[in-house]
Amino acid sequence: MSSQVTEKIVGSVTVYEDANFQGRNFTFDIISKSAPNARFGIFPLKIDTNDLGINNDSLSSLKVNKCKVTLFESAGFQGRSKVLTEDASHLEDEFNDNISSLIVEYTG
Ligand SMILES: [Ca+2]
Repeated sequence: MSSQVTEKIVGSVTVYEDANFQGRNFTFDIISKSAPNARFGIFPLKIDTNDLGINNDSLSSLKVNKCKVTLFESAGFQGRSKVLTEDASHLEDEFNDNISSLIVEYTG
């Protein structure tokens, strides 16, 4: 018998520069791996928007699939924050074009 590892996308978050899920974007897939006797964990992803190929202070919409996303107005997970657990087609004014870091957690 083979000991095949299976991978499955169990959740995802996509961030967009423009409202209504338009413009440059970046997707985080939450992948579970299973194998006989495997141990795995899903940890929060800590992300600086400068690392995404998306401009700092530019995010305007997000798609959220089985995740919790905490948005921060400053780098290093500082400043005012907002939690999303579902799609946001246009962030509120105080957070629109004002996000510098985020944390993604899988909720299942
Ligand atoms: Ca924008």
